[in-house]
This record gives sequence, structure tokens and C-alpha cells, in this order.
Amino acid sequence: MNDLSPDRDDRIANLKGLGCSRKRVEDARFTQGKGNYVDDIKMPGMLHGDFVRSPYAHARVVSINIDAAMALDGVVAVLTAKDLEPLGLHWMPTLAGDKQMVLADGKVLFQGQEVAYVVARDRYVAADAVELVEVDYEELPVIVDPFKALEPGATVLREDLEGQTSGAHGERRHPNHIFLWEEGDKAATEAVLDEAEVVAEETIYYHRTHPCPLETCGCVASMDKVNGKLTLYGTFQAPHVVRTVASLLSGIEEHNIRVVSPDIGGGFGNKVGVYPGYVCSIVASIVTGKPVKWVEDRMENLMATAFARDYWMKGRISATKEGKITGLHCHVTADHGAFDACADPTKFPAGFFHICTGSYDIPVAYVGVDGVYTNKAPGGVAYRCSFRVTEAAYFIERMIEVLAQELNMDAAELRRINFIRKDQFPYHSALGWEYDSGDYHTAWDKALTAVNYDGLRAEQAERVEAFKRGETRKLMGIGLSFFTEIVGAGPVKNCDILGMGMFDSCEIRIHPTGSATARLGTISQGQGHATTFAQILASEIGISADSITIEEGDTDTAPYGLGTYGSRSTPVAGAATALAGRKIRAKAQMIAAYLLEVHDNDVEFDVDRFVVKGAPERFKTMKEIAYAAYNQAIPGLEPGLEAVSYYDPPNMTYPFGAYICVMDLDVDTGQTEIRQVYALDDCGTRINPMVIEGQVHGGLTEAYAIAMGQEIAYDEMGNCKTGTLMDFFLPTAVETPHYTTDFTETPSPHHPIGAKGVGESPNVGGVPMFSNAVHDAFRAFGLRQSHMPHDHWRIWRIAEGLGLHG
Ligand code: MCN
Ligand code: CUM
Repeated sequence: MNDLSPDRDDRIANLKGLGCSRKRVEDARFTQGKGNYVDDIKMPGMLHGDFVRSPYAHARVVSINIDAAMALDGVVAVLTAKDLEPLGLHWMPTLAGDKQMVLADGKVLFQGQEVAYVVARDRYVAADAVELVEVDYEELPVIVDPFKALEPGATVLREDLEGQTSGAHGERRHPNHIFLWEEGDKAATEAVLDEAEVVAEETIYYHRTHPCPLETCGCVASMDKVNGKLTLYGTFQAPHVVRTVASLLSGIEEHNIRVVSPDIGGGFGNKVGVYPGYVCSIVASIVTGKPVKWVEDRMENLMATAFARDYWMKGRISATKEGKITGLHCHVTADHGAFDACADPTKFPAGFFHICTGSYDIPVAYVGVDGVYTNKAPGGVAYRCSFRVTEAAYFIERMIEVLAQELNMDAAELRRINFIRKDQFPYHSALGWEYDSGDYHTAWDKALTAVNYDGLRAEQAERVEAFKRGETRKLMGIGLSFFTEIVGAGPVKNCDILGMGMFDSCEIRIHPTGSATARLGTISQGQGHATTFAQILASEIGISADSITIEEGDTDTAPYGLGTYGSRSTPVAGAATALAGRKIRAKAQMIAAYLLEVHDNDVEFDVDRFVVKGAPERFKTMKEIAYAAYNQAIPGLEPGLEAVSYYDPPNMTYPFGAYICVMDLDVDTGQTEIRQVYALDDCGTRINPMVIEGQVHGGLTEAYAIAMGQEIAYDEMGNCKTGTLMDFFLPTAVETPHYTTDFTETPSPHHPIGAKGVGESPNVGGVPMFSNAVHDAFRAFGLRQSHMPHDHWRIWRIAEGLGLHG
């Protein structure tokens, strides 16, 4: 080999490819305040929209008087449902097969619902005009409890559906019922439960919460009446889907619509759905011929955009006396709010909740989910949730703890004896999934050893004794969680959104001087795609990640894709990226062989070049090959070096993890302190360990928030009690615990580079870990189940209820 050429290790290091903790390229602009978010977009003559929102959770809209608002200097228009009706836009379809009011049509169904849309010269005038719109309401009875909603004779919320006994997902058995969705063998499960030696039964509530991204939702719509082109900038997690929906709703041909997601300040699923603000802004721009901006404020975001969870999960789990699980039965009452606007793949009205058998080899199971309307904001699938996997993991990880209690067994051991074994993969679950790969026992043992589990249990037992002797008022909880995620929606054959199959894409152009631009159908909201997807490519095509620009989010340039949510970017677009890279490499091989005057099969790829087999001194670097692709006429080959790949994954990927925390809690104040958090994640092949660690830290912090204090709470009148950051707990660095991360690496057998997703894992596994720690602290005193969030007041009440205050 040429002495001047860097050695092979250096060449690999220069690529900054797979496995490299490359610094995030996007952070140069983010940390300097140079990001370009929707609200940074300013266009000449731009107008500003703002909503009149309902103060009531359920009321008839008797009249709307816009005269005073229109009279205000600077107000251009005030839209109500009456203005949208002739366009057929006063209601819009939801992703879940329901429909949703864009502006109140006769009545309002939740507090904060959009009633009228004011368009004005600036944001301040718009806000003033909102105050001047006079709406006459007639209050109606409010239902915030999904169980009350289903009682006979309950007030009918959705009068528009009156008389409709079936909806998008089958039969509706009550006017406030949306669907019953079932999976598994009900009769067989009930038979097993009836015969079982031990059965544990519990109702687990996963409360309503909200992703609360730092940047709220917003858009700028700009209709160019001269060339007939509509441009829509917005906080969209799925820009191509927004383009298709906008075309279908507006009748504007799709090539005349350009949707752009600029930098997004956190999405977390909050920015998947279509909101009235987008529709109203587009209409307003078409009507006025001017660009119209709408950006919601914090209260609007918390009160009216996609919430998360609100699942009442009634479980029964059976086992032998030795602790081998024999069956699982689950019934969910799912509070969907006023409209079913869940952003699930179409055929899955409860998302992937039927992953609720978790990491365990459970022979028979059944799950039924009843969707219910209430007077609350719509949404439901958001917040690092992988389509309800958060709820499923919380359910099974609580049920395991409850069963351990029933069996008087150690919960870590109960998990171990029920884990799906390594040799059982690919594993077919009782509820119909095929888990691609896993090695749970290795991960669990590594985790238990890392925290010195036996030592912790011994310490805990001593603490309980000391507490009983009156020597301390502090208890200690060990929070265990082992989760299996399901991410990468998904095979087109069973996953679609509004009929669009959930594939994803990557298009690569190699430039003559050996650098590249790649465009994907996904869109980063902080996950670092510009950094990590360049790393996948670097390893595939032998060009340094630093010489590859990743672009996403502009439908005029990016290939069609279904967007970023459900941790699908790596499993789907990441696979497309690797495969498009392989197409580049295949052509590069032919060019190299031609240049080296050997047969195609006589050259092989080595890091950043093609080498003649058996003659390592004879090679062509990818840089040389790229140049040749553009400046030489190569017989039988088109000039240029480009490729595109649309990838339909054969299956989803099943990342997993073992999380353990140690919590001290003060029985008299209800105060908790997290002493230690250990999080082991297995996401298959790791692209960028540092980015993964960042994802895990973020997700754990959100899990901590959800488990320990965050909630969207309503009073009996349907008033949202947590609409500001004074009431809605958002942890800062002060509350955030310290984390230790770890990993095992079990590649996905069907993904081109073996990678699984990771973005949602820490939230899926983190919530049960923190919640289980609280429960575990009180286990010695008989606590079975206490609902989240475990704030100081609720913990104090547990202690009070158990008689620990003397
Ligand atoms: N990654 C990796 N190696 C792997 C898997 C992932 O290096 N084996 C990297 C990826 O290349 C990517 C990141 O980790 O840069 C997350 O990848 P992935 O798990 O594929 O998730 P997505 O990119 O599809 O992101 C979606 C996921 C979801 S659904 C929510 S919700 C969430 C999350 O990401 N929202 C986030 N993490 C977030 N992080 C930030 N900063 N902001 C959000 O809004
Ligand atoms: Cu469910 S939150 Mo993420 O899928 O955008």
C-alpha cells in the first residue's frame, strides 16, 4: 500500500460512519440561536391569525357577532363556520376516520375549541379583535368521565353522529361510543383465567398528559394567485401527508402545493395531526391573497392540540404458583375527547396497544379497547408513544409488579422466568406480533448486576425495619422496568395513513468532486437526522459524513415519505438510505472496474475505495470514481451518480431495554428524590452512540415528568386546570435526575444495517420504572395500585391511606 495514504483505521475514522459519536451538525445553528423556525418566517404583506376559543366545555353557540371586531383598525377578516361551510371546510376528516369541526358549527365540545378565526395586520391587533368577537353560548351538561359518558341516557355529545350505529371502526353501542376494537382469543383467555392457580386483577390508569414541545404549533400559508401555487410552512412531522391532505381538501393539484417544515422545536407527536389553524390560515390566504401566519400560544397548545394517553386499563393476569404466566386479559376504556383525532395508522384505532404482552412469553391473551367521546380536547397519540406502546408497557409492567405481590415473589425474578428466550426469536406473540430479535436475559442480568440489585434489596429491607422501629421517616423504592418497543411503521400491507402506505424514502446525488446531497421523506424535530443519516451513508458509500448534506422537509425537493413519528425514521428511512447507498456503490463498482481495466467482479469495496482483489495497491477512491462518473464516457453506463430508494419494511423493529431506578421518599412530606437511574437500551446496530444517549436522556426526563407530576387535568365543568406552565410540570435541570446509560446490541435481522429505533424507548420504559419505584417503596405496607402522577400530595395521601402517619 502507498505509504502516503492514511492507514485503514484512519480512513475509517475519517468517514465518521456507523458507530461514531459524531457531534450534531445542526447544533452549530441551534446553540447560536440561528435556527429557522416557523415564527422566524416573515413575508412581505404577511397577515396574522388568532382564534376565538370556547370558554365552555359543552355549549350551544347561539350567535356570533363579529361587527365590533371587524370595526377594529387593522382587522382584515373574521372567519366563522358559516364562511367555511360553502367551501365544505367547516369540518375536516381526522386521521382516525372521524371528522372534526374546524370552527364551531352550532356547538362547542371542549374548552379551548376554535370558534372564530380573526385575520389582522399584526398579531397584537388580531389578539385585540379576538376579545371583541361576541359569542352567545348556552351551556350544556358536561361529561369528563368516560365511564359516565357510556351510561344509559348520558348526554349525547356528538349530535352530528346521532343515529349512526357504526363508525370507521365498526359498531357503536352508545351515542358517546366510538368503537370497540379487539385482538386475541377472548374465550381461550377467559378459560385459562378461570382455571388458574393465581390471578392478579387491577385497574391501571395512565392519565392524560401532553407533549408540550417548547415550540408550539404554527404555520404560514401563502397563496400565490398569479401562478396558482400554495406554499405552506409549518411545524409538520409529516410534510408530504400534509400536502396530500391539503390537495384533497382544497382541490388544488398536488404539484401546485409546496409544504415546508423548517426547523422544528420539538414535535413529540404533537405535530403529526392537522389542526384547524392550518385550514383557516390556508383559507385566509386564498381569500386575501396575502401570506397568513398562525402560531398558537402556550395555553392554546396545552388546551387544544394533541394530548396523550387517558387510558383506563383493567387487567387480569394469571400464573402458576411458581410464577409462570399463563394468560393476560385486558380491557381499556379510552378517553378520546370530543373528536377521534388519534394519529394512528388507519387500521389500528388503539395503535399498537396489543404489544401489551410486553417482553413475556404469554401463551394466551385478549385485549379489547372501547373508544369514548368526552368533553375534552381531541388527540390521543402523541408524546414519544409509538402509537400507544407507552400505555401498553405501563400496563404490563404494573401488572407484573402486582402479580409479584400476589405471588409474594421478587419482581425481578418473576420477569426473568417469563421473558421470551433468545432462541424463541422471531417470536410470535399471542396478540399477533412477530418480534424480530431480542436477548432479554442478557440485558436484564447486565442491568441487575450494574445496580447491585441484591445489595439494594438488602438495604431496602433494612430501611423498612428501621422505619418500623421509628428510626427514619424515609422509605426506599426500587423501580424495575423491562420493555419491548415496536417501531418502524410499517409494512405497507397493514400500515397506512389515509390510504398512504407507510414506506419511506431516500434520494442521493453524488457530486463530481466527491461530496453528496441526500434527501429523505422524514423530518427531524431535534433528533439529529442531518448528523446520523449522513453516517449511515458514509459507511455505505465511502464518503465522509462531513461531505454529505442531509435535507428533509421540503416537498418540492424531498422524495415522498410518511414523516417522522413512531421512531420510524431509522427503521424505515434509515433503511432506504442504506439501500440507496448500495445502489450508488453498485454503479461505483462498475466505474471503478472500468477505470482499473478489470472485470466488475475483480474489484471489492474497502472503506472509501474499490480495490483490485489481491492487489491492494491498485484502487480508485470514491472521490475519483465520482469525478469519473461525470467526466468520462463509460461504455454501457449513463453519466452521473444518483440513486433513489423507496423502502417498504418487511416487519417492524422491536427495540427493548432494562431500566432500574432507586428512589427515596419522605412519608411525611411526600417528597421524592431519585438517587440513581440506570437505563440499558438495545436498539440493534447503533448509528451514533452520543445521539442515542441524548435521545435517552430526553425521553427519561419526559418519563420522569409524566410519572411524577405532569398531567392535563379537568374539573367537573370541563375546565382545563393545567393550561399553563405554572400548573403543568415541565422539569428543568433542577428536577432532572442524573442518568447512567448502557447498552446491548442485538441487530434487527431484516433491517439492512440491523438498526432499530430508539427515540421513544426511554419514555416507554421510563414511566413504569419511576411509577414502580413509588409502588415498590410502599410494597412492604401493602400498597397495590395508586394512579399517576405521583406528585408530593398524592404520595402523602398514599402514606396517609396506609396509616403511616400514625
Ligand atoms: N439512532 C441511532 N441508532 C439507532 C437508532 C436511532 O443513532 N439504532 C438515532 C437516529 O439516527 C436519530 C435518533 O437516534 O437521529 C432517533 O431515531 P429514531 O428512533 O429512528 O426516531 P425518529 O428519528 O423517527 O424520531 C422520532 C422519535 C419520536 S416518535 C418522538 S415522539 C420524539 C423522539 O423521536 N420526538 C423528539 N425524540 C425526539 N427528540 C427531540 N430532540 N425532539 C423530538 O421532538
Ligand atoms: Cu407517538 S409521539 Mo412520536 O410518534 O412523534
